[in-house]
Amino acid sequence: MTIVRPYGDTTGDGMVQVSFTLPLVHDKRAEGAAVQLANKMGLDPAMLVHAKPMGEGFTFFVVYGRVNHLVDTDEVQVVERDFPLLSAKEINAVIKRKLRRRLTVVGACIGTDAHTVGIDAILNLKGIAGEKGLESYRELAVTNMGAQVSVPELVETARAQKADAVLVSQVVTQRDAHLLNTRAMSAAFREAMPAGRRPLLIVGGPRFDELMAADLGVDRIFSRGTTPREVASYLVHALVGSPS
Ligand code: B12
Repeated sequence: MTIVRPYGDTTGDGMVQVSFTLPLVHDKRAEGAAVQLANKMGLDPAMLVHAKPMGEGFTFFVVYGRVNHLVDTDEVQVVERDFPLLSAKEINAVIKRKLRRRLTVVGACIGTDAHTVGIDAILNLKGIAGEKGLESYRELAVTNMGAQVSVPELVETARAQKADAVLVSQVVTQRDAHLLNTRAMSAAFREAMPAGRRPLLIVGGPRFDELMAADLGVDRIFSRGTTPREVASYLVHALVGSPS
């Protein structure tokens, strides 16, 4: 068992910093309200270190204070990578040898979400973090549908392309849009295609909880900092099999 506490000024002092906005005009009472909220969140003592008016009737606060909570690292639950990270050469070779055709991928940013940088980083040639995107893999056939794609359009394109995998991006999380859109998308695929004929469903975005795949009806969730090679390696693992 490993117990840790936050570190601020000295080891294990429990100091944390939080920021939030209250719908109050910036004055002394608003600052007191911010400290009250921090106290109720378990910060004791809580020091107000920054307050700034944010438009009319709103104030942004940063509060620094001590929490008494302990973190047991043995109880942490995360999705560990449970497949080997392959090189681009290995990925192309195993698809060619075992699948004997190109693996087809359809990607889109669904709903009203127009944040395409993430899905482009995974799919487009230029890639991210020094890795080229899936379009650069000879044995992957990639269709990037872009932004604000409706679920019916996505299902139709996946069907027309005989997609092996559908990659969806959701960046906006306001009012849980990413969860609602993902559930609508997975339900539409379940309705439109029988099990066994359905493409592998993958969603990604910076604010997804990777533990929620089953709950959202998808096969895998990728979050912050994902690279194209991780996604390509997962596709091979899930759809083609081991490279040996
Ligand atoms: C650039 C940007 C924009 C650009 C988008 C341009 C474009 N073509 O994408 C523009 C200016 C258009 C924009 C508009 C808006 N934006 Co904006 N935007 C951002 C910003 C600054 C960066 C996002 C980004 O490009 N990140 C870089 C990429 C590489 O990272 P990523 O998306 O996380 O992707 C990685 C992983 O998540 C993962 N991944 C992502 N998708 C997928 C998919 C798959 C299949 C896989 C495997 C992996 C994967 O892999 C990627 C690579 O590692 C963020 C703030 C921030 N710093 O994040 C706000 C942000 C996302 N925007 C926000 C908002 C509110 C908006 C607007 C509503 C603003 C407005 N009032 O008009 C509009 C909405 C427009 C719309 N209809 O969607 C909020 C969202 C808040 C929330 N809770 O939802 C943010 C967080 C800013 C903020 N703090 O308020 N935005």
